Amino acid sequence: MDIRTIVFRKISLPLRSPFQTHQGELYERSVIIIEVSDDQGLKGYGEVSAFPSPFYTAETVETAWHMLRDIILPRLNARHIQHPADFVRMTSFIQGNQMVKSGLEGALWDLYAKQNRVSLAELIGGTRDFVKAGAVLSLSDTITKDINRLKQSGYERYKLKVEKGKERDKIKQVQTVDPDLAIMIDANGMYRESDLDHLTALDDLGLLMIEQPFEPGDFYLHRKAQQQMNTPICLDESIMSLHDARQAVELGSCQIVNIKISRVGGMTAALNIHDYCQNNGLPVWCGGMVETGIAKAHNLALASLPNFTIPGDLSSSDRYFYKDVLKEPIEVNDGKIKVPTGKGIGVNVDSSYLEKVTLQSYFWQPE
Ligand code: OSB
Ligand code: MG
Repeated sequence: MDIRTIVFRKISLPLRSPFQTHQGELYERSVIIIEVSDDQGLKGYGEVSAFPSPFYTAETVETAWHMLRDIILPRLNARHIQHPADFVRMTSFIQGNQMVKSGLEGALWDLYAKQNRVSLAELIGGTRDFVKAGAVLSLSDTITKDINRLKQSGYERYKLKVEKGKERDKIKQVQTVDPDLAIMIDANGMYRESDLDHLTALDDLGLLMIEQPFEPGDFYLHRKAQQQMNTPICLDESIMSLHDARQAVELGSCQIVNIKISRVGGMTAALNIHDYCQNNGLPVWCGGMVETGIAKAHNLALASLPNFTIPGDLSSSDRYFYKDVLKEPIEVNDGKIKVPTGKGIGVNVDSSYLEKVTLQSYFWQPE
């Protein structure tokens, strides 16, 4: 791929309002943006979506920085990368660290698509011009006010972060605004085995699905709950790889899979999980990480694949940010987002704004 330079930047974007789950709270969003340039001056962008603290996965912004600077780049045989999948093979010796690998692989996918003069969506076999948007309401959001505003852009699916014992109240509040909205809840693993009866009793709410009721490693409890419930269980944190998806599906631990490119270790793994779920009759949807427009653009390409039949956590740039790092922000109109058709991820990075929000940067060149 004729890689010339790799620059990574730690940036921080202020959030419009805090994003709160029962595990952690974000007041600003810091991520690492990776820029890979080739000898023609083409640039590919990727995002490392780890959070400052390890509340969602084990990685953090700092562990990702360390992995890039001290482990991945010093060993990177850039001249032998002809395709992003080569990078996946080269870094397969590294256990875990999905998000940092995903960030660099993403930059390579964007660059590879640009070099081949196609959009990323087209390159990976996308079939949709538009994807359905979905909104997430964190614990600190106000139901009535926020949903009324989001409805104006046509968001069709609402995902609620919930607290144990307050699920019903919160869902009722949403239904009071509009009884026809499609609602799901995301438990982020907060239930315990002793909550099984409480959880299965939520079956009568007619939810679209319940996301990640139990802790990530527990395929057993998810299977047990799914056997007792009609509401589909969707796994998020549990699915860090294709192997995890296979275990979940074979064991009957879920009926739906949330695919986040960052959580599964990159686009190659995301594509494999998509295909595996499709072949086994499970629908998938694209998860979000309170990301910048760079990661959103990668998500839109992924969500244009045929088995992404459920609206994901796909929202506009201004859902969380005052200003995104793109020249043209991602927008939701009539509940849909256009899949970019330009080359690569198809969005223009606002370099001067990126520079302005950069806290720290690192420059790398192959020897
Ligand atoms: O569980 O999906 C999750 C955000 C931070 C950590 C975990 C999760 C989330 C979201 C993301 O729900 C929502 C979004 O990006 O819109
Ligand atoms: Mg989730």
